[in-house]
Amino acid sequence: MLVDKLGDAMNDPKLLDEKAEELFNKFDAQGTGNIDAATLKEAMHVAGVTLTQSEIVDMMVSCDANKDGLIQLNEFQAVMRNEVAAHRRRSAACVVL
Ligand SMILES: [Ca+2]
Repeated sequence: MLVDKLGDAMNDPKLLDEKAEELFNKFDAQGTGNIDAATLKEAMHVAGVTLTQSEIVDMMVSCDANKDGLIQLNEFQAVMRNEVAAHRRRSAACVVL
């Protein structure tokens, strides 16, 4: 799970953004400021999340705010924040059950 690897960043939005930036920069080795779908898939895999091709496409569509077909850093940070928020909701549901 991605969120299991985040540790303190789970509860610290600033730290989470820094972790996202660190990951983003690792995959944007050329320093283009963009990552494409294939790179996103690899990045998420390294982060501990294996996604299917259709999940990647969904993610690209929902995260690509400026619709240029690539993920920029601010879009990637939003993905990470959404992952944490989704995890919180799942955890809360488990407590209720
Ligand atoms: Ca974009």
